Amino acid sequence: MTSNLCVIIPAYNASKTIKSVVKGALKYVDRVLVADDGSADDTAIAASLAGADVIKIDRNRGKGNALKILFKKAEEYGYKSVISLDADGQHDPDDIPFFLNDHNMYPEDIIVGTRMHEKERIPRARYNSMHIARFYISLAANQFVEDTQCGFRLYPLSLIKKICLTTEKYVTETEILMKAGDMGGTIRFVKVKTIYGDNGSHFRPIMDIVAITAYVISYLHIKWLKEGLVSNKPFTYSKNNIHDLIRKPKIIDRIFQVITVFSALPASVLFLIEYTVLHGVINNYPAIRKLNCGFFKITIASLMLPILLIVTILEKILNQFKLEINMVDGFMEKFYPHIWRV
Ligand SMILES: Nc1nc2c(ncn2[C@@H]2O[C@H](COP(=O)(O)OP(=O)(O)OP(=O)(O)O)[C@@H](O)[C@H]2O)c(=O)[nH]1
Ligand SMILES: [Mg+2]
Repeated sequence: MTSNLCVIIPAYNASKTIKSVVKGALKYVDRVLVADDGSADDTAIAASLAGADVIKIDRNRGKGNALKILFKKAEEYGYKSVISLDADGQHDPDDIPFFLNDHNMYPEDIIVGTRMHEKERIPRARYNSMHIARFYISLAANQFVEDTQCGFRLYPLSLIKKICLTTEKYVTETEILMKAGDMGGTIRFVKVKTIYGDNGSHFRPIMDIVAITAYVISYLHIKWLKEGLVSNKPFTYSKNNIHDLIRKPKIIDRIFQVITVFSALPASVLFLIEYTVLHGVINNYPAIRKLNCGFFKITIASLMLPILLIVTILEKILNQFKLEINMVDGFMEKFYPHIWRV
């Protein structure tokens, strides 16, 4: 039992599963904090009966907001680190010891549960979107991020305090990984069980993926503008620098995200020119060079995104006609490979 670490659970309408998650976690830590995010069911009562400390949020404001509240509460209690778990039973608390083990060796690093080794257990559309996401999120985080979307993680609170969290809902967990990595932090991985049950998802496949994509693209724009024009600066994030300032007025943030999404393709060509031409003068884009990637691959990957969409639709249509052709997997391996696993 460890006393400088607690478990945090953002929960929304999870009365069916929260009890076993809390009880399972209490085998390994002495405190479990649950944020009940305006649930319409008995999540708060079930969590409390199972032994958790429950923080009630009046109305539903999403996972990101709940995580911010939980980080703050854990810090008030004096904890140095937290392990976050989903409330819907998709994470097995019996995997917690893997995190504790690595945390003892690397107390300053974020540790993320990965499910990518169990491809066949993840719904295909979900796996494919995670595969593409990690291509770009790894570029932002300056390192290969194996599973970018798993909510089973260990966060040192000292690291969280160095980050200003400006996003909401499901984007926040991506924001943490990118900023932590882009600040010089290391992200580690432990294999966890992949559980896809029927306990209801709140993840909206289109809206939430669009929100994550828009944030990642807009983040990379700032990062690459900075990295391209200065010499030897692989890390572009520090608290309250331009990455945060541009997002403080919500309206500016929204406009910036829309502009960067629509200008992403021409911009990636511009970055490629900057990468090629300026490199002889200054050692720019050191993070990308370290990843052994090269801007050419990135530009091609970005230009291929609309084609990937067409291939996916085509594959779906062919499958409707009982033609079991798999074009998407090969396409993804080719254009979004694990180039930085060096
Ligand atoms: N506090 C809070 N937590 C949420 C909210 N939505 C989801 N969560 C938490 O985030 C976890 C993951 O959300 P899900 O909707 O299951 O998303 P996911 O696991 O990424 O997606 P699936 O694999 O489709 O289940 C849930 O188990 C909850 O613990 C919310 O609105 N507020
Ligand atoms: Mg889930």
